[in-house]
Amino acid sequence: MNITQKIIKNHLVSGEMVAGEEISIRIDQTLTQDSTGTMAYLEFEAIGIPRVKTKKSVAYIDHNTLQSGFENADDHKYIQTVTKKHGIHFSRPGNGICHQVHLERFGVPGMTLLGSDSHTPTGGGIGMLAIGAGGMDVAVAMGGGAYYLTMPKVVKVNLIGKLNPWVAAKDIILEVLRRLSVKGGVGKVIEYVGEGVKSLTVPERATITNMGAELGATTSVFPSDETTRAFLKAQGREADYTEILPDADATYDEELTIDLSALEPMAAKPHMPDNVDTIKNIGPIKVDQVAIGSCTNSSYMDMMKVARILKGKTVHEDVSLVIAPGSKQVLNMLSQNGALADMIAAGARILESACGPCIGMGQSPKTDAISLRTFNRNFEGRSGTVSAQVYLVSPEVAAISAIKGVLTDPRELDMSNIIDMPEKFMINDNMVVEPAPEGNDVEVVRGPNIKPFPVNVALPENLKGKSLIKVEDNITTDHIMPSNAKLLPYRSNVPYLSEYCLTPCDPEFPARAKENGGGFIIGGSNYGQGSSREHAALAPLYLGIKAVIVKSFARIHMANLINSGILPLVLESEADYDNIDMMDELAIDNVRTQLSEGNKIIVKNITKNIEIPTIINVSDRQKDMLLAGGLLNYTRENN
Ligand code: MIC
Ligand code: SF4
Repeated sequence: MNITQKIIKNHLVSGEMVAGEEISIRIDQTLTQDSTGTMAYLEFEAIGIPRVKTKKSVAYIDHNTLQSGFENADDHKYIQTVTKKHGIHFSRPGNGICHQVHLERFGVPGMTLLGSDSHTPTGGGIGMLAIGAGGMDVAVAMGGGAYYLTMPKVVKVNLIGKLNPWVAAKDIILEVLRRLSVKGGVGKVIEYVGEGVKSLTVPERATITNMGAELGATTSVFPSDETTRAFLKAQGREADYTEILPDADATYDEELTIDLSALEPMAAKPHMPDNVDTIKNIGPIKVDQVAIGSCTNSSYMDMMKVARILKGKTVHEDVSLVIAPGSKQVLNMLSQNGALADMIAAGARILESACGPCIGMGQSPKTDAISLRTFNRNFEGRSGTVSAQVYLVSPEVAAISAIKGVLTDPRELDMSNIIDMPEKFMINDNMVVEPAPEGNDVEVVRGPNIKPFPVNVALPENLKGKSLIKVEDNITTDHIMPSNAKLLPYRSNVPYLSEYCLTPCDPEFPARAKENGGGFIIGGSNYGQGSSREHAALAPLYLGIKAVIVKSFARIHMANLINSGILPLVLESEADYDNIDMMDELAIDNVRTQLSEGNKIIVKNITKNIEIPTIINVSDRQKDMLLAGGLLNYTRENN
């Protein structure tokens, strides 16, 4: 067996481990962050289970840390109190980015982790099966329910050779993205094996599994080996170590080989993470902003490399350099060993350990800016500046470019980039609040920002409505439910958020949806790629969307639609995309019967007087969920 199969087998609750079949697995650990967490805990409360049943559940505050009104602070207090009551650890704001902290302090090789954030696969860096999901799925897992997923295909990425100096882990995942594309990982787990694995540290492995989310993959995983042991030991957690290696005769569904020694520094150009080219080919373009941090590249090792490059230099006068170390542990260590002083002296603007600019929480660049970021997503507008051109690069490229003022290949640096892995990290978990003992009376504090979330009704027999919007391929959840400093404070207020649903594609969409009493969304392939935010399903639900009809879906978004009771329909023939225009009148007759009887749903285009066959690729359980009007209704009916 390969690593993926081994971990799944150990956690299998139902189903057969055959790629494409629905399986369910037991979840050992969960994580939430604040921008999906409020919803996840409201849903957990609605399920009505008093105490979490996982081995460990942690709630992080890392996204909504810009507090320009009471809203975010209200959400933090709600999460702090609701977690204390129900047995969940609470990582206070300032403690760091969920994925970085979880890797450092809580992740355990061989365990399953379900997180309400699409970059949960970071945990794959220490051999966890770590999967991102919508808040509702995480709420169910906290209550002890199994997590349902399609048994993935497993792709073997055979790493051979060794990285040359100044070529980074970021370049490895950029190479995988270049080869496989942003939809190349859908339905797959990417498993890294081979000689080349040995030369990669845990933080490097975590950079790769983190950004595997951009492939659309279910998750990515590395073996748990002596390098993993050393990392856990340095975190004072050697007892959490188990070796997890693929069997010598392990089989895989697909295979690809990457020669690490052949890679060179690269960047993902605007506006997609798979739009990859070498720094050399892109050339010395003038840079306005450099942002270093995010769950992809904010480890101690990354920051030390950056500090070494910045030491004794000055950030170019036309560049704004911001740095957000990934966790309190990292920031604390940098402050103790003097590296932070080197960064400050060079002119870096130090941000708190949080997501910050990665999710548009401040530091939006200037009009038409070129912004180099060590992050994982460069979708148009995500930085908060629609005209900005965001390039995704390694910390090394970012740091040297900040000094030179132009995109620069770090191989021209005349110094060593080898940073030794510390034998002991600074361990101080004082920003993690323990849950109250079971049975304790904790009052859950709900500020006025916390509004009830929309719940669907059972699927009616007939659906009818207009095609309210028609969008192209690769629409992200950042298009469907934009997130920025102005909107993130309303993550627990779906009525407010829905006013912005799909507005980057069409500012009139919410008003049109309301005027027409809801209807249908038409999309291209890989619809809903990117984040796990279930708001991208809840806002359409609130606006009366009954079905989304597309060429293909991204995994998490499709699951979120089903959880909300919205039909995810895939055009049987992609050519039919051209047979639906905006504002066509559509109908689905006897939809309950059609759904119960098979996987084909006929959509009638009344305006054009044609029938459009669609496929609904869901399990029987998901059918029942759709019939009930979503996961919450289904769970209530079945308990
Ligand atoms: C992101 O990187 O897009 C986010 C913000 O972390 C999201 C979660 C969210 O929308 O709250 C994700 O990746 O799931
Ligand atoms: Fe936070 Fe950015 Fe990572 Fe999402 S991708 S968890 S916003 S740092």
